[in-house]
Amino acid sequence: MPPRPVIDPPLKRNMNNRRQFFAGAAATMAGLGVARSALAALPEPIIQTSVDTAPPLVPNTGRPYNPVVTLNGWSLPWRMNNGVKEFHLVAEPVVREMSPGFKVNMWGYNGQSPGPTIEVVEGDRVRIFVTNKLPEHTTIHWHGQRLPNGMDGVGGLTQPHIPAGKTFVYEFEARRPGTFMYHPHADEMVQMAMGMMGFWVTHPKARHPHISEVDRDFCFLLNAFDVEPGSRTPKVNTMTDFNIWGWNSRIFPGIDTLNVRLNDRVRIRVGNLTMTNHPIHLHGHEFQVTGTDGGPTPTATRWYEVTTDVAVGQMRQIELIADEEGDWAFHCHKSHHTMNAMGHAVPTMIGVDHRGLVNKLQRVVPDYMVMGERGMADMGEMQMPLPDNTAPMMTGTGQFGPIEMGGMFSVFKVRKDQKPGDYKDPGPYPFPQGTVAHEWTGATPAAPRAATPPGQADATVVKPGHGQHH
Ligand SMILES: [Cu+2]
Repeated sequence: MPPRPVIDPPLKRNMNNRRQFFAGAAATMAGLGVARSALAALPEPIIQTSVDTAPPLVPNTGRPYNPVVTLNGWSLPWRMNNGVKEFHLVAEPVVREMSPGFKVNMWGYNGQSPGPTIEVVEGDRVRIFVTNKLPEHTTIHWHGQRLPNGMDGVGGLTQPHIPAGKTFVYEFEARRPGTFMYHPHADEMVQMAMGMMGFWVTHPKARHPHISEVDRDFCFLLNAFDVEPGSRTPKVNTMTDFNIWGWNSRIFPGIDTLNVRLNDRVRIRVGNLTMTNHPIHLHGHEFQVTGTDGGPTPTATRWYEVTTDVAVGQMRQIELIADEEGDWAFHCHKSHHTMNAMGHAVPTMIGVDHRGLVNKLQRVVPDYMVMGERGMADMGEMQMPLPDNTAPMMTGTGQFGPIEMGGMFSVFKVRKDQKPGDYKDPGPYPFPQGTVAHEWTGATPAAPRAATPPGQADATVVKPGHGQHH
């Protein structure tokens, strides 16, 4: 058997679990009529249950490439079989810890939602075994790929569904380099609401005029769930009213930071499998969109931005030189997407004076608290009793206090002493003395105001008979 790719220790540990687990599964499948010889031909499935960001999977079989790092995820090892890269995906129920103390029942692949990232090289012949351990049928659609029609994974249209308990095989050549995704094209509403999705990267086989070589290459999927506070299973019928906004099924402060070395060229690939668009915003730097769903963008079409919208079903890859040290916020710019589960029925209480009312209410409802009479910033500090298995609405603490963010938020950490290839969190940024905004304690200069020319009325006052004619 050809040598296996490098696998980090937690993966190895899980592989042993998986070996025992799959011995049981093999027996079950034999019971379902799958020949033992056929099972023996399957590459052993590899499971990963850690929610940590796995180190890049450096290839030691097949053609070389510069691997990606999947945020709070991992890349799936393969085996070479007569020049074909063979992967084994197992669709199955999983439990995903979305943030510390908050676990959700999902469906995913190989122990996780999202599934593992698949990395191949342009021109690779790829064979993917898909074993269905879900309670219902499924398929996998290889979103964005050029492939034979019958490998496109649309249940009913291009293939029969994969029944529960069965294994199907997909095979095609990875024809163009770029950023892709995979997800079921079967009972999609339920299966995607439950977390079934994964990332796919096809690396260029040689130097490509529109693909630069980067020092760090991150990827993650945008996803959304509707989990009733205190429950553990997403509601699958939700169309728009999601309350959990995640990156790779993690929410801030459960999302790992993106740690880079000063002056690194960094690529970040983002795919959107939610029901709405997400304007992804990076602080402190400008970036260019260097790739979309259709592949790398020609250099002449690129311009600088600090926010790029990733629409539903789209992929965007951005690139930048990380030339400003610091802890830079990186988040979706829809403010409700940087919040965790909240009651949408909460009224806006800004400006409402609750004095007196609270005392009266606390006599009958001892835990009653007033929310938001000065805005909602208090929520970041508030220690409210929460139902079990719920993420606080806004959490995460920085070196100066509560960050008042949840959901789709992380930190892009740029450090001059971060070692090449080191993805560890370097800790809070040591701000140089005198470079942090601080309280002003000197005399406050009078605020200059524009002089009002004599005879001209205050512009904010509309006199009767004026300003309504046109
Ligand atoms: Cu968003």
